[in-house]
Amino acid sequence: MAIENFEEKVNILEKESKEAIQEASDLARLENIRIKYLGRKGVLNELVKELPDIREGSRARFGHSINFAKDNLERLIDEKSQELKNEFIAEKLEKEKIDITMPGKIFALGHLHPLTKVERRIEDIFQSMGFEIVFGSEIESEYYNFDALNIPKNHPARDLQDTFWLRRGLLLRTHTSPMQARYMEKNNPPLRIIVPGRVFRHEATDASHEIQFHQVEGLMVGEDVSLANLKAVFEEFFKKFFSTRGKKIEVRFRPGYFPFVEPGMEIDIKIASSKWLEVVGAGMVHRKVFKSAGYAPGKQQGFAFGLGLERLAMLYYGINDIRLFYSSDFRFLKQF
Ligand code: YSA
Repeated sequence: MAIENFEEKVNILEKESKEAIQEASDLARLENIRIKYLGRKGVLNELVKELPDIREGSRARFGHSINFAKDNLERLIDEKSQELKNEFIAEKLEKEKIDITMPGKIFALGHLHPLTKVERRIEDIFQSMGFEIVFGSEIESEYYNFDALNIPKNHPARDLQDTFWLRRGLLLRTHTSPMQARYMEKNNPPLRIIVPGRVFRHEATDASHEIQFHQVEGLMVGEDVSLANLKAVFEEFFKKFFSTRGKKIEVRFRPGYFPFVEPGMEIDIKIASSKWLEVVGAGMVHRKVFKSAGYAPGKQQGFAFGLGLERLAMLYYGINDIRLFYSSDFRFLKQF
């Protein structure tokens, strides 16, 4: 066969394949074109098989024109492939475009509950005065909640009216004081602890009473611990606690009765023109409480107190109704 006819064939294939490449609309189609013309069994390789039919002197020229066509096609396919890729990226960018001038979405951030904040503040101040923090259980036995604290069997606090009783002599603790007895059973003086925690009382609620609230128990025992120490600790505590509010507070210590202290007292606080609010019950630990804990009589003395966390938080933030703390009302909670 004359070489001119081969060259004609190559030219036609080249033209045809160039058009196909130009029209390819995606990478998959382009790959099919590559396989069709340049693949091992592709059109151009099939043409090489016709080489023996060509006159010997023209074979090199024929081989050269085939290789030239192959190189040309490969280059065109590469260029087209790059073009398609660029188009794909541009399209994707256009579709996924972000308008950074649009106002963003505002996610509501959570924060600590005001009672948690006040609890941490109380803990920090007592820790700075050398008190260790310990925790007790919300479910208590009748023994630790009442008997070990010298609260008589017929005391009204044991009544169904005041105590949430559970089965088998268990109850929801009505105060954090049972931890006094539990801690002293296992630890010897000198000791200084506070016990923050939730307590429960079966009573009517009003602006200053909840059925579930928090107390911070305190206990300091040693050879020379006196009522003067109790007063000094509370004067220091209140000074530090209210220092950030810039308000003038008045503190009143008045006699109070609790079977587990002798003498006992209550501490009230008044801010500016508001009413006096009782925030702490306290006193010198009763000898019978030391006895229940297994301490030798007359060797040590100590003071104890139970501070109402919600009441203190009310004074700190100027809140006039304790029930707001548990209302889950965002208008209230957002303010802290
Ligand atoms: C007394 C002597 C001690 O040696 C040790 C602790 C105590 C306190 C005693 N355990 C007690 O619970 N006394 S109390 O019944 O007067 O409560 C203590 C504080 O808890 C109160 O001063 C008040 O601030 C708060 N509180 C009492 N009942 C409440 C309440 N807060 C909110 N709701 C209630 N229902």
